[in-house]
Amino acid sequence: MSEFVTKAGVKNLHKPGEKLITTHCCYCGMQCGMHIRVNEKSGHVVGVEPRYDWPVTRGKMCPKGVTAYQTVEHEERILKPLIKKNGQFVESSWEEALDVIEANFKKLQNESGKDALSVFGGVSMTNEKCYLVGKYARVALGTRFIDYNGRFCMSSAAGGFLKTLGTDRGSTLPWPELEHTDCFFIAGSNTAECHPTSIQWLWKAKDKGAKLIVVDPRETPTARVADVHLDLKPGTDSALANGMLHILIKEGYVDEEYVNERCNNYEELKKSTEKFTPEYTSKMTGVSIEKIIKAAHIYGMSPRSVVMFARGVEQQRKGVDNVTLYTSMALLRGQIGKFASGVATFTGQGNGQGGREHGQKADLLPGYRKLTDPEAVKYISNVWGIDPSEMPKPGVSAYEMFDEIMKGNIRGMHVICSNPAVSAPNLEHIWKAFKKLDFLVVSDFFLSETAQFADVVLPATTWAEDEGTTTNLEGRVIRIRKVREPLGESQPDWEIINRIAERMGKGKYFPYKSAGEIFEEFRVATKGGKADYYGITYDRIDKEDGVFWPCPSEDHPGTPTMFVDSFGTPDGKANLPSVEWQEAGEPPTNDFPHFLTTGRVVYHYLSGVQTRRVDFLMEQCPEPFAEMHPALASKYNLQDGEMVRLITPRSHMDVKTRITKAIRKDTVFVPYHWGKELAVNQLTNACLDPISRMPEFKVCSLKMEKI
Ligand SMILES: Nc1nc2c(c(=O)[nH]1)N[C@H]1C(S)=C(S)[C@@H](COP(=O)(O)OP(=O)(O)OC[C@H]3O[C@@H](n4cnc5c(=O)[nH]c(N)nc54)[C@H](O)[C@@H]3O)O[C@H]1N2
Ligand SMILES: Nc1nc2c(c(=O)[nH]1)N[C@H]1C(S)=C(S)[C@@H](COP(=O)(O)OP(=O)(O)OC[C@H]3O[C@@H](n4cnc5c(=O)[nH]c(N)nc54)[C@H](O)[C@@H]3O)O[C@H]1N2
Ligand code: SF4
Ligand SMILES: [Mo]
Repeated sequence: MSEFVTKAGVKNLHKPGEKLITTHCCYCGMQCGMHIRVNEKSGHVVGVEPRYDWPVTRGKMCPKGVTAYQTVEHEERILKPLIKKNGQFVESSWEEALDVIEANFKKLQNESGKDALSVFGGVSMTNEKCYLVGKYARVALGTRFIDYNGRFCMSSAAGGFLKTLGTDRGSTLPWPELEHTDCFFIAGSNTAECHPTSIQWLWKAKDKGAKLIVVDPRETPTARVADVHLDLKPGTDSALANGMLHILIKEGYVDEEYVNERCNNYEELKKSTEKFTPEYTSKMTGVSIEKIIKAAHIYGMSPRSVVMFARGVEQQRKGVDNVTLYTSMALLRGQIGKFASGVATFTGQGNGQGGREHGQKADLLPGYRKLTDPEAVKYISNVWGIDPSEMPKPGVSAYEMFDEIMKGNIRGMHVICSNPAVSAPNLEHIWKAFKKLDFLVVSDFFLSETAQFADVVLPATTWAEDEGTTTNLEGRVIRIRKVREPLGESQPDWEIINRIAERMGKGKYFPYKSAGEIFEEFRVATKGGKADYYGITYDRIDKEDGVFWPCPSEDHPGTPTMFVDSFGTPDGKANLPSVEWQEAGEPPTNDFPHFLTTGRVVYHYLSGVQTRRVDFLMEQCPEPFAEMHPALASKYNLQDGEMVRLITPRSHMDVKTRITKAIRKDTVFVPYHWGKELAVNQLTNACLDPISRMPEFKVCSLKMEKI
């Protein structure tokens, strides 16, 4: 474990006086392999070395990953529980904090029933912790109200994959195969900034002649090197994808044999895509006819192609529909279940894949089981040792929990590993709801914007102070290792859950002494489910460079390529849903004439709580900005760097202008990594996808004023 292989393959000895602990980056779904350098004497974390022999990322890391170690012993870490007294946080002992939590949780449930409490989880945690958060809500608190930040992230991809393929695993193929792909069709993903270490595979493939098509209203660093850049109007992906399907069908690019044998509803799809001629598609999307045809031809002619997408297409009120249409492109071409081809969503958070499978979602139980399925409830109740009648019913989605607070139905909340006070849409509503809560507990290692609303803040450990597993964007289950002892009095999330469960009189269901013990129960809980981890052990992960789920038994090799023989649907066939085109929930109007879209920059991560505390990253990108085309800027007489007021039907904010030709003339882009008056989510629209309940972060209407 302390061996360090250099780029040239030389096995290097680590520096004298230091040990190297092999683990993975805490941020995005790439889960880059790295070694953390630890001073042997003091136990301090002192640096990082990329891991060249990790097959997925091969020694590549991005600016966030190489500085992540600096957050572990950061001076702003919360080291003791905090209790708010007269509006100020005061440090307390664990016993005192637990006393306050117990008293308030019990009072609220006595007054208003079990569902008065709620849990808001997150997927920057290991599988062990994510699993336990679901059990905590349903067994320790007995509430139906649990949901998590993946609702804002992977829910539309999940919904779309379930509809088409029947199983939601983010990638149907392992990443190293991408080197052999002939064509990448990438929609709504700023790959170079958000999954930077994927780019090496694209370059390797490009060196061999692979083609790249990118669908994005902005000319991102990925779009800049594309063979065709489809610069569509925000919110028009369903028209564009229908247009692609139209050409594939009309011009004979469909793999008829594959479609006949393996797919349903082809005739309906043929009919529903009829009207999406290149002319009509161009009118709806704003992309030129020539580019639409060129892209479809390149994609249609490539023997091995991969359709990839990310939040750009998913964070829309038609996010699920967009995913089904883009997935249908791969199905029509007969690409799924084969070498170096298929479909993939770029999973966002470090454990965005595993974290969405095991019960943090309002309607899911471990192993991707459905809470509405009596057999599933019976099985999990048995694993947990409760009576099936005690299992709470499904709750509501992340954003809708805040509506329940405003209605007075939810009175207490425990936020674990998320910062919705920055990352949820329509923030004024969210802030009001946080203020209205009778009692809020937040588990975090920094005093996030959400933690500032809390009555009690519990000091959790970071990714480097506990062991466990995560599941990367390929579906590969990997090992996170403990790098150092917990700082101060911080405790792993699972220990915190143990202790609150004990206080709620449910201690016997939470007897865990280590993450490994939770993993053993978790394996059994997933057994027989769609996301079956039963055959995966810590030992196997070490020996095999990770194991892909589903893996139903210890002698099963795991499943790097999905759907080789059949799909996850009841009849084993994939579906090709027909989708009617519909524009965004809040398209531009005379009063609000532009599109606002939001997203990321390479230097910051999500709500920014971690990356805003790293000096190097703040030097590179200290504040949000409004990216706009010179033609749009000149209408408002704006120079680069001047302040502009952005106004949407909900609220306004003031930011610096950043002028660039790399964006549509009708669209303004703002990154969302800052809080309070710098939070762009004050402006965003909470219009939800009807199936995934994903908010439309990517499109709303906007007007501007020069200040
Ligand atoms: N640097 C960095 N990397 C990250 C993260 C981070 O915060 N920072 N977060 C991680 C997480 S959790 C996630 S979910 C992923 C997100 O990864 P991405 O989805 O790649 O990132 P975003 O910036 O949200 O959006 C991607 C692109 O969608 C485009 N877009 C906007 N509207 C539309 C539209 O209507 N249609 C289409 N086709 N495109 C549109 C935007 O211009 C943007 O370039 O990144 C992960 N990696
Ligand atoms: N406008 C706009 N808004 C968006 C998006 C967008 O594109 N545009 N994207 C959405 C997406 S894709 C996502 S994923 C969400 C993410 O939004 P959030 O859920 O707010 O994500 P983070 O900023 O990672 O918040 C995680 C918090 O938990 C803490 N934390 C990290 N690890 C742990 C742990 O192991 N245990 C505990 N207890 N705490 C931990 C961190 O310090 C941080 O405060 O934002 C969404 N919001
Ligand atoms: S943020 Fe993502 S790409 Fe960057 S080092 Fe971490 S895991 Fe790798
Ligand atoms: Mo995400």
